[in-house]
Amino acid sequence: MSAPCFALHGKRVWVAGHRGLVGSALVRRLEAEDCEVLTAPRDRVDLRSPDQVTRWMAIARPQAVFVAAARVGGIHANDTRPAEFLYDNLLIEANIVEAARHAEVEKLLFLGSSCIYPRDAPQPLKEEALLTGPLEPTNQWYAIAKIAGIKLAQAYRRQYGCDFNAAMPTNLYGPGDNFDLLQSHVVPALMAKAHRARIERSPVMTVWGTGTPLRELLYVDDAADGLVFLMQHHSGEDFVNLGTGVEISIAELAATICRVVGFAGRLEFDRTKPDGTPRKVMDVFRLHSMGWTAPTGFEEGLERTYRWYVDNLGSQARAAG
Ligand code: GFB
Repeated sequence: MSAPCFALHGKRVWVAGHRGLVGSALVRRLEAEDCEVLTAPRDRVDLRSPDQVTRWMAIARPQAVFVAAARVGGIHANDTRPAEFLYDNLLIEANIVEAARHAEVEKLLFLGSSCIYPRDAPQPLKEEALLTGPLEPTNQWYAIAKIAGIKLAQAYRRQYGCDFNAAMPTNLYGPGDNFDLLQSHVVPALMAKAHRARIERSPVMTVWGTGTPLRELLYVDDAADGLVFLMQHHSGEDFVNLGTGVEISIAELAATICRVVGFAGRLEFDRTKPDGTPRKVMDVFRLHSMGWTAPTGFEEGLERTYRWYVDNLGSQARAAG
């Protein structure tokens, strides 16, 4: 394992976006580190406001920052709300990075996304593939904003000598996800649909697209663990992919989720809905050679997520049924 280059011990650590899927997992993970976790209340700090972010940072004085705050959503949300995905994300990341420079934050880790890579980049996706070709149209707005975030971290490192870094998580899933069918990513959407189909004793469940696209999925608590590892072990202009390197087709994913949920009906593919990127799997050589691999098995991650869904959104889920 590579030697640690930054200690979280005794540090004031801001998780920007602490209520989101990955932010809340980071807060859980940081409980195991001997550090003080800072969170900015959403009703007092609008991260799109430079004044509010600067004021918050001046008062909270974090020493380390995880930039997990972002406007996020699945393929439909990305495709239908391009302005929000571009504008909000550009403001959030620019405000945090600039305020972090002024507050002399010791280390910052910006979270990108696997959609930053060109649609037709060679697979698995190596970090070097950035900006080598056109993006997938359904999420180009979000991708452009995330690419700007990577470049901000690199530029502040070059011009101001800030220790600002970036990690590229693959598609994430897990407890705390958004299960709204029109806004969510594929795992929570299919889980909610399978749950409802089982309760309603429906013979069929609808899956968007052709079922052929390939995706890589990382359990969110593993992602949080990997991000803490990168905060401690990586410093440089080069960013690092965070994933498993393992891929699954949407059809196979749907069948696996149905098994976990206990829905035994038929799958129907709605080809009027977009497939998005045909294939998106990370090259995780850089991460693995630093000494980190994802510990949670895929079915185990899905089972934990489903348990969380039933326990936390049970009334909603039952009402839907
Ligand atoms: O997770 P997802 O919404 O986003 O969709 P992306 C992944 C795949 O699942 C697509 C299919 O091929 C969808 O057509 N799919 C099948 C479904 N059924 C469903 C369903 O009921 N709901 C959803 N949502 N998908 C996102 C980007 O791309 O990846 C974001 O839009 C971000 O910007 C994220 O980068 C990581 O994987 O296509």
